[in-house]
Amino acid sequence: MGQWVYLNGEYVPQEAAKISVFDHGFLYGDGVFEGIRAYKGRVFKLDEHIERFFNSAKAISLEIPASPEELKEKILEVLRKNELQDAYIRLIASRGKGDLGLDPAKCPYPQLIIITDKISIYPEKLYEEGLELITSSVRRNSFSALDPRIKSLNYLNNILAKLEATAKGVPEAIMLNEDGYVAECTGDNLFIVKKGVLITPPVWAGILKGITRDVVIDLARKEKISCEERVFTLFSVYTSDECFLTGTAAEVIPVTKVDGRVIGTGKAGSITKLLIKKFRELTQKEGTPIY
Ligand code: PXG
Repeated sequence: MGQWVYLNGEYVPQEAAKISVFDHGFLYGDGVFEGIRAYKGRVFKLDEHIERFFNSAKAISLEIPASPEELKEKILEVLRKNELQDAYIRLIASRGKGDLGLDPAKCPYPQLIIITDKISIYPEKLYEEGLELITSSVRRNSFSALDPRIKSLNYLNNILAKLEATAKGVPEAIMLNEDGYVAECTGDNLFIVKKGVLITPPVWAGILKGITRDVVIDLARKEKISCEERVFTLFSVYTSDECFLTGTAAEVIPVTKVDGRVIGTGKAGSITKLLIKKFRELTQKEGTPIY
């Protein structure tokens, strides 16, 4: 049998977990989500993900039909029902069923869904050799259109950038903001290292405030690596000594080629390797116990 899914107060088998075609999450991308991970029976940074989920919902005036504490308990319950230790958790809140018009006021029942699954991990050799990236012609959403801090069900611009990357035979793409500064990748934040200093775009450059990003900034400071949040252009990426991405799925993963330019030595750099090691150590020992 497949996994149990939490759907509006009930635990249903995954084949029976269905949403109406009139749900505005489906019709208009009107909703929010989170991607969370569990390692060895503990959920990593659960409070931070729940806080971001509630903030995303607040920003689109969507009421989550549970308190943060209740939601936390429900997530742990789904993991227990599915007997998972290492897992990927997808949390979704959609506006719910309405009519074919845009008006959210016609959707009285927001939908709350928790899906858990086994985690698929990138091949270990990529953590040594690194990824190749291209820069997408698709810009990251501007604040004036849709604030990138909202983790909404509207990922079409990121998907367009991802399509561009895969069409060029690489797994990820750098997205610039409207002013042409580096923002982030389609589902990961980006860091560079220059002369021993770690640099990443600030939140106001138009990025998702990644939870892995925050963890990596903390880890770097603990290791006495100075870290700056400031804007930069592709020039800084091409001429960096090291480059890596951070995200719940990818964790910390090196980048060794961007738009055909080899980054640093063409292999994962020493600061990147140290942060990968420290990040892995942390995920193995910290987190909210499931059992
Ligand atoms: N930027 C964007 C645009 C994201 O969607 C991140 C950065 C990294 O944030 P966290 O908090 O995870 O460190 C994300 C999150 C996937 C997948 O399957 C990844 C995300 C969202 C949905 C799916 O790789 N990334």
